[in-house]
Amino acid sequence: MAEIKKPVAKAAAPKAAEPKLADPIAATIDPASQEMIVRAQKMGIDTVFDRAVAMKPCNIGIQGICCKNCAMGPCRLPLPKGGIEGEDTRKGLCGATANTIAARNFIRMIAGGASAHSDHGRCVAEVFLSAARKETEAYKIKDINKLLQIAPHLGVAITVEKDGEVMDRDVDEIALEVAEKAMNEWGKPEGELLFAKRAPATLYEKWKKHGVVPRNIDREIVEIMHRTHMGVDQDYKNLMKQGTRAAIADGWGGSMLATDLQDVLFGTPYPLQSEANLGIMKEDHVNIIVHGHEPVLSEMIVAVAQKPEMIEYAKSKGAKGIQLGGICCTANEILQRHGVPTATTFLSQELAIITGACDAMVVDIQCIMQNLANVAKCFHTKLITTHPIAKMEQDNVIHIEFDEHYALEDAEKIVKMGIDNFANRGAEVMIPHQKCTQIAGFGVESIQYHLGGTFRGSYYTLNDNIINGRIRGIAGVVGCNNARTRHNEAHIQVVKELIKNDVIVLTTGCNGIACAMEGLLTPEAAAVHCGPGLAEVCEVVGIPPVLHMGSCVDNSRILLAATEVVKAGGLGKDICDIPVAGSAPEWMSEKAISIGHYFVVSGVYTVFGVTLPTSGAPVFHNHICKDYEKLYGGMWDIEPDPIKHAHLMIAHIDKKRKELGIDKARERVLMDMADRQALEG
Ligand code: NFS
Repeated sequence: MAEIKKPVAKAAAPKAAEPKLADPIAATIDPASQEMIVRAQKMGIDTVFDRAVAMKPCNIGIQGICCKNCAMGPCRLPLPKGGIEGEDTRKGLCGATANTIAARNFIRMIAGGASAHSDHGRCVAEVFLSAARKETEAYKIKDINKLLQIAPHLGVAITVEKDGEVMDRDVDEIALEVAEKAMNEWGKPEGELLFAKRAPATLYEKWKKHGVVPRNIDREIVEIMHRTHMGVDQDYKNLMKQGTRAAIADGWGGSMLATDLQDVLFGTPYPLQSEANLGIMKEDHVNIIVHGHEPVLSEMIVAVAQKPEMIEYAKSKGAKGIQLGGICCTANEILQRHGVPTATTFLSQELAIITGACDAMVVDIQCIMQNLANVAKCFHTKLITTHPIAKMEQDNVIHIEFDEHYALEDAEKIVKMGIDNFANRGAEVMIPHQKCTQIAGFGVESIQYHLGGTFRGSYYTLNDNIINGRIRGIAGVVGCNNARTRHNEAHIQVVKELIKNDVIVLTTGCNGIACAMEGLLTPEAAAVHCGPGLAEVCEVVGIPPVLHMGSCVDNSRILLAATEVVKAGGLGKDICDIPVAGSAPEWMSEKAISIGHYFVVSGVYTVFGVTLPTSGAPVFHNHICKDYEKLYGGMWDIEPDPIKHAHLMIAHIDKKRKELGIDKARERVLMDMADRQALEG
């Protein structure tokens, strides 16, 4: 094979310019992150905040109109200055139009996102199967109620008839059959995704009519890769149809299975108290940060770090104990089930090491920046990768492959490594003091309990409060941070504007972490930030105005909560009828596009911040907005300004209230409040 030669420099390189650095205040709204950015800059360590200043994004790529699916290109189709007048004649070498290129790119993002969520789900299903077969000691069926709840949706009977009598079936038998049926969902040769029928009947019928009910999870993702290969599908509408099928396979398939099986294995979350931000790290403790996504690993780290002999071992090395902290969705997983505090969000992950107090950072899959290794090199931090599909090339990274059959032993090795490293800390420890209290761990079941009817068995009270107007509507605000926007600013502004206008917020992912860092996940936040109706409900029930529902695969909890609202009655027959809207103010990952799309085709009006990779193909952009609203009742929208963003959602919620004929009720509620305030005055 011919050797690829490095390009030869033609002239002497100019003297290196001073590197451009981020302005910490402009980079983030979080004081703890600002403090750590300043520190990193003083130490000459670059972080994503500096790199975002030094490198600008490609202006054609972000518009979705660069095709690099074959080696004749990349073909770039910039919009002519002043926009398109008349016919759009732009085309690539093969003749692909801007619409085809943007649609191909968009659904490849869906494939990337759906595969990430679903492969995570598959990994959980494999561990579940091992547990059901009793091949591993470390994992057990913890939540039998949840097992019995999901079994029928997978076609698994929970009772048997014997001698004319109906009896409960053996739990081990049910678990094994659930595991096998679940595993089948990724690659079964015929039939359709079983969980699709968990959607409201009208929605399922819509999917059926449009031919987008997934056959199995893997197939829909593979078919996207085929259809976007050079010279296959060249109709943006047909391409998007496949994108829709794969997105449903994610939200109502891979992600939903991940959430459900995790709940059965590790327990269904219920509200609990914890803390968030870098101030959760402790100078006199061994600090171990778990970062990534699959709770299969982090659950074991939590179990081991709590063992008395491990704490004793830490004490024998001069520490007062072990402090665990989480980053990204791993943080959300161990927060919602164990109350482990959250260290920080995606964008500020490097900053946890900049404290100088991170003795070990353990990572698995997704949203892990490769630069962590370079930052870790500047400190004593052991950076440990654990997953066979996610390694790093830098030589200071330690790989300890996590095997579910030896899970506790592997976790012990990792925790001990962190403890042994405590003594190697330099003098440079500097932990910001900021941290906030948070209540997390909400889910379909706990909302039912807190906002349920008289016997707390349905969503009746929630619906009633929506109908009477105290709660104007429901918003799902989710997603990442993006270095192209000020860290956490849009998250917080969108959420505050919504709750100020009586819209209750369900959050997951890094939005949940941002809200926790801002103190919005406490019942007390209601009196400070909410409109009068929502404040009253939160006060009576004792819940925060922003309900943390978990990690990004747990967006499936939001889909099921919306389905429960439909079932409880009074707010229409389908998700698209209820006053609900979705948002990802600072999105960046392919997973966010897949989530956005399954929200849209489940009937939710969904607004993204930052930018959408569709702006270079206006006809295609229009298709996923206007046409999709006609097809599925939900649509995409884009608005980078957080306040306008929130008001687009509120306008949609009001439109739905009007369609349901409940807009007048809200006016009455507000008049009541005004009257009351006048009386108080
Ligand atoms: Ni979601 Fe979770 Fe955060 Fe974005 Fe990444 S952690 S799976 S992708 S960055 S919200």
